[in-house]
Amino acid sequence: MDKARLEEIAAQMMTPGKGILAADESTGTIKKRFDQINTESTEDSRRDYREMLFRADGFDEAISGVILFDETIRQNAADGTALRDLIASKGAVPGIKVDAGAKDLPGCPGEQVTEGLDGLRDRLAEYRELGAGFAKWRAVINIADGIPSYSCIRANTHALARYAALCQEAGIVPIVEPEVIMDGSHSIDVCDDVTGWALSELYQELYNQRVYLEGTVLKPNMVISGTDAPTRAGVEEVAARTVATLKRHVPSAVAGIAFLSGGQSDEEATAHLNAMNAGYDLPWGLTFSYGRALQQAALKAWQGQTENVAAAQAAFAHRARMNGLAAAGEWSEATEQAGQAAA
Ligand code: 5MM
Repeated sequence: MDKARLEEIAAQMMTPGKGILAADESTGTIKKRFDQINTESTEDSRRDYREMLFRADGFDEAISGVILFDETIRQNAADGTALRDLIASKGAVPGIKVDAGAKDLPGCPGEQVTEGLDGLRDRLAEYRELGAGFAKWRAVINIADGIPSYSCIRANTHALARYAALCQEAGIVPIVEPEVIMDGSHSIDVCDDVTGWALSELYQELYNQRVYLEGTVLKPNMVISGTDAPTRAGVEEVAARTVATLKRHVPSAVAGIAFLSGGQSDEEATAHLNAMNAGYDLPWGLTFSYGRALQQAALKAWQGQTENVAAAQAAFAHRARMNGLAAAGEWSEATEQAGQAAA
């Protein structure tokens, strides 16, 4: 294992004041996003949309890495430049989603396990040739009556650890993402318990599979109330409980933590990240690896129309800058308003 290479890539991903753009929507997910703006999802429209984001002003100031889908890491921009080279030319690391998605877990109604380990060693070797510096694998953990089960947590954390070990063998930094899903009427207490449980099992499995923690990035959910909870915890409580749970379960050797947004509003995701960075002494850098919370505003502004490209790029640049500030604990309502006025 080339530990120096892994540490160097992870440090670039965790550049202070920058974070990661999750643009790895699979074909089905990006179609759903495009359906919302009445835009046909084709190879070209997906390319145009993603190229538009990568070329936005402000990308290089706030984005340290981009998670790509298999199609995108092989695609060229309209002028023939490989999209992965375009990303690298802006100082960001191209990364790749390598899981094959979450499938129903037998015997465990309402639960899923992420697949994709078969043939992964060969796929990682090819992605490294294509220039990927890191990879991502997302496990899904649902909360409802009687779930998650130990079977679900164990199967998913074991797969995450097997994936992470294969990545490191290939010289690729694994992003490990055990996502406790926000959907449901559960309280923040339940999210806190389940998140702590999943993280503690995850780090046991990573230890068992001899994963080098200094060459990994964790992509967790925040500790937050369920979407339909009768009362919702505020920003300060989310920040305090997320930091406490991470400190309890994530070794300080881990290279960094980059949160998913998980269905939070754009501004909530920014405010929560900012509160953690502004208010706490932390053993690791905390940043963002947002999909929806970085892209929603840009998609809405774009509507699939060439004449809207500048507006969409401004909307993306604004969110990227705001989250970059939050990664440094320097965001405020005032910066949000000033940025909106400028965009
Ligand atoms: C960008 O969406 C990612 C891929 O989703 P599918 O495999 O379902 O198409 C997703 O894994 C994403 O990277 C993370 O969930 C973070 O995105 P959000 O939108 O939660 O910040």
